[in-house]
Amino acid sequence: MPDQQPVTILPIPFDWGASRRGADKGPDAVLIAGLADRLVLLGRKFETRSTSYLPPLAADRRTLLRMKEWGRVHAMSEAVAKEIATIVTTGAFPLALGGDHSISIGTIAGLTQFKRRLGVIWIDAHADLNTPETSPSGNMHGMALAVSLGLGDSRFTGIGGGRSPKLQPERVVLVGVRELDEGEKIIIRQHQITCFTMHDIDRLGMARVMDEAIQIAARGSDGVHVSFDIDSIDPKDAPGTGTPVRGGLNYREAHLGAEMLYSAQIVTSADFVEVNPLLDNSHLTAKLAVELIASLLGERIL
Ligand code: 6HN
Ligand code: MN
Ligand code: MN
Ligand code: MN
Repeated sequence: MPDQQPVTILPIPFDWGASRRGADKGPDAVLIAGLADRLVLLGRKFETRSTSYLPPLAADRRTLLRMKEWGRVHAMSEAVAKEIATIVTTGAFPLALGGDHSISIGTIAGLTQFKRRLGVIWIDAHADLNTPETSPSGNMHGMALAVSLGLGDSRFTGIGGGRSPKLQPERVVLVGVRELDEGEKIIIRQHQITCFTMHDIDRLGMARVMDEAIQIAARGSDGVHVSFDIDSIDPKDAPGTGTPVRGGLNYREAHLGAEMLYSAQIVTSADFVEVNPLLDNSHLTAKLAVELIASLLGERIL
């Protein structure tokens, strides 16, 4: 993103895609941890959208064992897709603050109304490639990437109107993966999705992995979306998240990744998701999210 491009922050206080409550407090936690001040220091123009675009979700009780709270996830996703599309038309950089990772169903549906060859770098301990058939939990945050690839329930793959799949698997890259369900492994192989696991990061180093991820996501694309699940980072540094998995990115690796994404000048939008302040009295996790967003938007030590 060019340094002059303004940023529009879209808070998405939503946690019905996950089984633990509290990720809906993520946007407030990240804002309270000082995101705005950090962007001012960076000299970045920005605005924060209100959450009034979200419909009342409390009354929507549509749910299924295999797609829990699907009514709420569906209503949120349609609203987010519409709002993201509006932000894109203003020319600003959309920065979505989750919320659990199901919010990316909406962000990607909104973005791809304009970008038909969107690359995606999905930084996550998980792949979020479950369908209602493969999901062991029925939680929709574990299905967000699958939906965007056209896999799963048509009520979701069709969100935002228009075509499905929204994404092409050859421009989707996973980084930081260390916990996959059996069905997800099959989908990764079947669709030949590039997956850099923690094992790859240990062997090749974060710099090499990010170089390759950037190349693959950007090749032939008309934009690159970064979907950053804070649980990609080791629970020692990011304890406030609903589905932590040991053995994640360390603090420096995460920063290097964000810095390299900025340097590559390919990123056109981003999500930061799964910050759950109810699970983190220290508020370390929200603070880390602020630091990573600053790095992604160009903050440097020197
Ligand atoms: N996330 N694979 C597990 C599931 O329930 O489908 C975990 C998903 C985690 C989702 O972290 O965004
Ligand atoms: Mn809640
Ligand atoms: Mn995720
Ligand atoms: Mn995750």
